[in-house]
Amino acid sequence: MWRRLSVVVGVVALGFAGLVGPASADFWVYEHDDQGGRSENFTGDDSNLFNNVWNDSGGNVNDNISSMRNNENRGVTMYEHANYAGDDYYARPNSEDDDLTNNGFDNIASSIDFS
Ligand SMILES: [Ca+2]
Ligand SMILES: [Ca+2]
Ligand SMILES: [Ca+2]
Ligand SMILES: [Ca+2]
Repeated sequence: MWRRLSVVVGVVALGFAGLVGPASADFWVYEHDDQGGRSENFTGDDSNLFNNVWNDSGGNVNDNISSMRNNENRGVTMYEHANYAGDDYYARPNSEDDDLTNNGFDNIASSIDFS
């Protein structure tokens, strides 16, 4: 009886951890919509994403970001080109966007500027 109960509790705890997602208060970007695929987290400005690879594996972040989650208390602006040039997309503090397509910003970002 007790052994069975402990197994059930373990499964519940694992499921909850899966829902919480990234714990760190960073700006997170994702390869696919709905915070899917590979991810990378930022803690400050990056003027050029050409040399950035996803956390989980190789593969270039530049022109590949499709959704984001901003866990920072600061706003973050993504730009179309390196060195904060071209069209921009503003992420409010503590916000998320499941799909950048309806913002005209799918697979566009090449630099990231923290407010
Ligand atoms: Ca970079
Ligand atoms: Ca993408
Ligand atoms: Ca959107
Ligand atoms: Ca770009």
